[in-house]
Amino acid sequence: GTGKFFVGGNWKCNGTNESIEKLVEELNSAKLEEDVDVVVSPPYLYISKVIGSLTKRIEVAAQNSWTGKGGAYTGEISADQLVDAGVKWVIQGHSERRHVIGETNAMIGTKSAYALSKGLGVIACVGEKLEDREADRTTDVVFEQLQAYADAVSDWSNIVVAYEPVWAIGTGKVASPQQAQEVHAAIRQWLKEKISPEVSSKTRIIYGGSVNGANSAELATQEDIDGFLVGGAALKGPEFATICNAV
Ligand code: G2H
Repeated sequence: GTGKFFVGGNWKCNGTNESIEKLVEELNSAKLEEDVDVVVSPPYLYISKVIGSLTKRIEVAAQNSWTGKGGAYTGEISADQLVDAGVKWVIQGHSERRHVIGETNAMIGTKSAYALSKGLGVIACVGEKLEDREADRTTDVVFEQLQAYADAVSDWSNIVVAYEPVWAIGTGKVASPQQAQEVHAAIRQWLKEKISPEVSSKTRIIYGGSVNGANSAELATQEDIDGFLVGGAALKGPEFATICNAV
């Protein structure tokens, strides 16, 4: 792997005051290895509550942010507001935002660049749909998504790339360690050729899609898997801790 192991818990649109209090308690009492960066991503509504009660050992990410500074954009949250609330990271380009909400590559690039300009770290998601994989277009799609980030940002030092094959998300069908490694290696090579050898060797490339406490250890042995972005299994504190400690 490259750099420090990085595990993000993406809570998506899940939780209540009660369930989130319980999860924060579980996370606060979890024993986490030292050599792993741990980040959790609550829904916007609960971010301040989580930051106020969660151990400082774990940083907080938002699941999205607006393309620029605030103003008359009903329903949006700006990166400036996230920084003001103590948020350190933002997930961009998650497949649910691409394919359910309809965000474009260009929009995701703009959001990422603005978030970086405000000092947030960006978890930049990419990933192919099943139909892309079956048509042998996996790397075409992933490289196009990467290029959209590259067109918008110039500094990659605060970016973590998350490879999340859409067919593996929330389906229980995790990519095999070999399938994931193959794409991670292709991403590493793309970064080397299109950005720089330094960015390629320093950027963490994490895997997401049905990661759980039982499959994380084997995935973590792969050379180019530098951590995980975890959805369903991040809603259970002890299981999420097991995944963090797969480093
Ligand atoms: C992929 C992942 C978290 P899950 O979206 O980003 O979710 O682990 O539930 O597949």
